[in-house]
Amino acid sequence: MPTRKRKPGFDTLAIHAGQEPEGLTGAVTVPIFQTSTFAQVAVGKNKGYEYARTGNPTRTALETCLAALEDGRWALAFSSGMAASDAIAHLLKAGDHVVMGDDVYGGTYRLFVRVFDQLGIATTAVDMRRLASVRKALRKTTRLVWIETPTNPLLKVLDIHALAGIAHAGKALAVVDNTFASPYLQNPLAHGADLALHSTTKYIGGHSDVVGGAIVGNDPQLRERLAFLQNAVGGVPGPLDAWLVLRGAKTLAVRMERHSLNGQAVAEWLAEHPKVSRVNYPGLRAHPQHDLAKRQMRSFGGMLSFELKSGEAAAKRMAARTKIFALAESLGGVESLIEVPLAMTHGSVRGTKLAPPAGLVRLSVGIETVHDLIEDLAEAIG
Ligand code: P1T
Repeated sequence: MPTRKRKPGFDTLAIHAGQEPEGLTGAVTVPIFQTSTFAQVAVGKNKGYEYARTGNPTRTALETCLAALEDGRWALAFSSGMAASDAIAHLLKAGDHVVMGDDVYGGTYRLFVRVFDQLGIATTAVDMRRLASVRKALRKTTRLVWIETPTNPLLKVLDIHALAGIAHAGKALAVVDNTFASPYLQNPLAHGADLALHSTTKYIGGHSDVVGGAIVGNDPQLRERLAFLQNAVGGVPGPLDAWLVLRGAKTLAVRMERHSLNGQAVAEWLAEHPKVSRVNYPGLRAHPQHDLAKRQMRSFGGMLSFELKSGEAAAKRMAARTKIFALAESLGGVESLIEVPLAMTHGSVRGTKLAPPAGLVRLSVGIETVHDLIEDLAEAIG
């Protein structure tokens, strides 16, 4: 990109950061370097790449772009959001302690409580909307404060700046899972977080055709430790997956604008529906952290959850009746999805204090024509 006085805007970075025309042919899109290894010039001398687990130019382009989108100094790409979370958990050692929100993606809770707990790393889950509870949960051994905001699936909004301050006062790292917001709506590093984590499977990829993850940060020492883990453990994306995420990122800004418009319209419609008892969407004025969401986020995105007055069985029936909303796990793609978290994405927190209400329905509102989406929900609710 040509040097300019003003930093390029988000939309420009999404399309160009790390994505200059290729040197050999001028191809305007980054090539998929489908190779496992790179010929070396002489022993100990190479052209920047040796072996594709350690590094691949398609992945480098994605990492450069993601760093720019989060306004971080570096990014590392992984084979899934969970592989990225696993790398962060591996920064800890036996005896260390984690404080985590009490409403997070079920798989994140499972990783800490079913995998790392066995290795001597304990986790305490608290309602992070209450800063006093977070301070109280901190131990001398707490090394990580895991902040997911907005939360999955209840759409609680957490104060990143305040929570990062609490983490740092206790000498712990503040990590924000920014998957629901995407870098277009929220930049955790700017609010004081040490690391932003993404399941790039979701909004960044944006087309439900790839699984991936990423970590973005500023501290070069953290980069070195995490890059070591990325290579040592090996949860890296293949070149085609890196390319798909990079292609998705190009349209992130325009997609998020439409996701937010559609999300707001669907949330407002549901909030007025006589059969709906509760709607969780940060863009509603009635949302308890609406003001915080306005300060912390550019707009409110396409994720929401709600409950029907008639309860769990009716919710499950309704979720199976929509025609445009596909009944499926995952989120953040152009197509709308519907699911019942406790029975699907959050099965691993069943029976714990993290369990969402059994009748909670979650929507990932896509970018289809919003009237069609509302009509589909109206018919399914009946
Ligand atoms: O699925 P994967 O790319 O490994 O990402 C895990 C993950 C991490 N963080 C958040 C906030 C997530 O929502 C997820 C994955 N979530 C789903 C599959 C889901 O339907 O909620």
